Amino acid sequence: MTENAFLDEESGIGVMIKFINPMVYHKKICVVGEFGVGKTSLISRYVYSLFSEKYHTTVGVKIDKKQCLVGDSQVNLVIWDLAGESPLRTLKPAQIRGASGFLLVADGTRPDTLDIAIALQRRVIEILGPVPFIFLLNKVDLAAEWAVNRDITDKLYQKGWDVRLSSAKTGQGVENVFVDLSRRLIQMDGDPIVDH
Ligand SMILES: Nc1nc2c(ncn2[C@@H]2O[C@H](COP(=O)(O)OP(=O)(O)OP(=O)(O)O)[C@@H](O)[C@H]2O)c(=O)[nH]1
Ligand SMILES: [Mg+2]
Repeated sequence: MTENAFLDEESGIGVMIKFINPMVYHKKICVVGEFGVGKTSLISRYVYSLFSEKYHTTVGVKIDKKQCLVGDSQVNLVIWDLAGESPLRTLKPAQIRGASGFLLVADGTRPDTLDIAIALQRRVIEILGPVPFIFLLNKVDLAAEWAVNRDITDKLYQKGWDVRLSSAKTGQGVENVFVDLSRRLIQMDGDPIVDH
């Protein structure tokens, strides 16, 4: 916090103004999940407020940046969108390392993508240690076509997983998940990098 004093020349009254400088944090997060679950679409919705029905699979990795406000703090997110095809086989530890947390995504219309997400969570935690993550069941706008087994999601809740429903198409749940993950990342952080 900095303080500045001003003198109002007409009234002769001095005014003390306190400026609250936001804390600025820099965080890498990864978005992982089976191909086609909507990882790129969730990021496009959050970063650019855009959605497309067209499917262009991500090759390699795509990196986006976004400033996320959490209360008085600013979190400069660097978001790594990882290629989804056979992620259990192709996941590259070098791409995951350095991440402070991650989003794990499954597609409610494809129950097999939940099993893959559960296995992926273990792999990512092996690489990063017990960092915060949020599990997204995406495409909730198609909930009428969902075939998700409630037993699986109930077990995940019981294990303490933060499970959310989202839609990159309508935007439901998208902003919140990035803000909530960012909040958890900075809560874990003792000493922020402060840029003034
Ligand atoms: N209805 C609906 N379609 C979605 C949603 N999210 C993504 N899609 C569609 O699902 C398809 C795949 O989306 P992507 O975002 O490319 O999926 P991805 O996980 O990045 O796929 P890979 O890069 O191949 O791993 C596209 O046709 C999107 O339009 C959603 O929430 N609702
Ligand atoms: Mg993609």
